[in-house]
Amino acid sequence: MKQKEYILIIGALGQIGRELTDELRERYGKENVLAADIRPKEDVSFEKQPYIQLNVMDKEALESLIAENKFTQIYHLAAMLSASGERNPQAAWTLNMESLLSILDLSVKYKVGKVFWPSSIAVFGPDSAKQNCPQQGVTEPSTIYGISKAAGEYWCKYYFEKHGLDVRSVRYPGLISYTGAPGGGTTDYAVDIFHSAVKGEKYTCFLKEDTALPMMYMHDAIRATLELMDAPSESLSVRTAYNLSALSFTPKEIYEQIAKEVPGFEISYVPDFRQQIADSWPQSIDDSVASKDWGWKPAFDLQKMVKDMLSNIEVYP
Ligand code: AKB
Repeated sequence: MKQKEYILIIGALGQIGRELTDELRERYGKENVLAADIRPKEDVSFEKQPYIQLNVMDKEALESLIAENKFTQIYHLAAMLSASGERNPQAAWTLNMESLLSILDLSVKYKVGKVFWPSSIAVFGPDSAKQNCPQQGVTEPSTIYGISKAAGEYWCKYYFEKHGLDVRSVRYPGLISYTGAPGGGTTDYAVDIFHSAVKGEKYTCFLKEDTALPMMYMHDAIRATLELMDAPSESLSVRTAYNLSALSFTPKEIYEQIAKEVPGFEISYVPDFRQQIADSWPQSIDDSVASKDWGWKPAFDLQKMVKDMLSNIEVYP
């Protein structure tokens, strides 16, 4: 077990936070990883402790927490995703940007060693390459979430260059996991579909059957995050956010793969406003810079992921 780290995870009860918290505790010890989220402590199960209730928009509370603890790493995962962001653009911008700026600022002030903040494929837009979208391509996002991620990437680079803050980031594709539900994203269908399948219900997909999007199994996403955080600083050539790739599939393709394991499973397609968001994103991502700089390589293909999901999934309450 590695030692001498004290890690804060903000957004620890979210889709990424849950699994990242468990993995970091495995590595560094439970008492060395403090989970923080907006939910009251009483509502949080014993296995998520040590836990602190934190509203990341409360800058005073955030500053006291960081000032009173010598965190060596902060993972800032709290954000409003693409679909929720389109329903409430001002709130998405405020949450996504102000919280990042507070974390960057306080991390410099209190000398936090390393910061992780997630970016997304949402930084890309209709004019970006659809296939194998490159690291240094056009980023003209059309969602407020994407705009906040694109701006955030430049803030991270700015803090690295001007203040020497070691802040690292990846552009996550849609993430698929069996613990905890995603919330408010355009790629959420790829998780929801499993819940319908195991409950024996027909699934109504909010995207068209042929909408290919970049996706990744959570095991790969957590490993990528930790591999990036472990990489020597001098090997990192990207200080905005690294492209990251694993899978690319359509609703029809994932449905067919699930139906092989769950005979009789049915789907229908009723696209809504999220179709336009999905259509603005690339279908596949070129992550060769991440491979070159820190050895990134995904482990799960579609078939392996579907089998693993179905054997581990906990149905939404
Ligand atoms: C979303 O769909 O908004 C997210 C993302 C791709 O960042 N999953």
